[in-house]
Amino acid sequence: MAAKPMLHYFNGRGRMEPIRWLLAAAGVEFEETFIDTPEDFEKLKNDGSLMFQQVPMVEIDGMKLVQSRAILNYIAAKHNLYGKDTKERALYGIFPAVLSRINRNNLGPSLGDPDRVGGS
Ligand SMILES: N[C@@H](CCC(=O)N[C@@H](CS)C(=O)NCC(=O)O)C(=O)O
Repeated sequence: MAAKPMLHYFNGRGRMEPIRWLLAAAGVEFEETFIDTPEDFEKLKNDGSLMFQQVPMVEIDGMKLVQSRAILNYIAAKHNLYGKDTKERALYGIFPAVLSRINRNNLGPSLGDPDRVGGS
């Protein structure tokens, strides 16, 4: 059996939340490693796990995928979630739409303050 995807993010909703929703919609169980301290984040950055030194990062199928939209696209393609007709495709469209909203408003939790607005 394939390993469960491992999600790396802060202990908050932010940019990881639509990814969690999409995995749940696909019926995929996943695990999470929360970044709780600056040292946790530094370790991820320093070991080369983050292509752009940012999270979300998802370990899946031997990859360390970053950029939340790319992660959504991969999960949707892998689990056939783009939809077989226009109505189903409209449902998938909700996920990147939510993500765009989060990105536009630059909403992301940070260490020690899940309500902080930050990121880029
Ligand atoms: N375009 C990226 C933005 C990622 C992003 O800004 N992540 C924030 C957390 S929500 C981050 O890692 N901030 C730390 C930093 O930029 O140093 C994506 O969609 O994944």
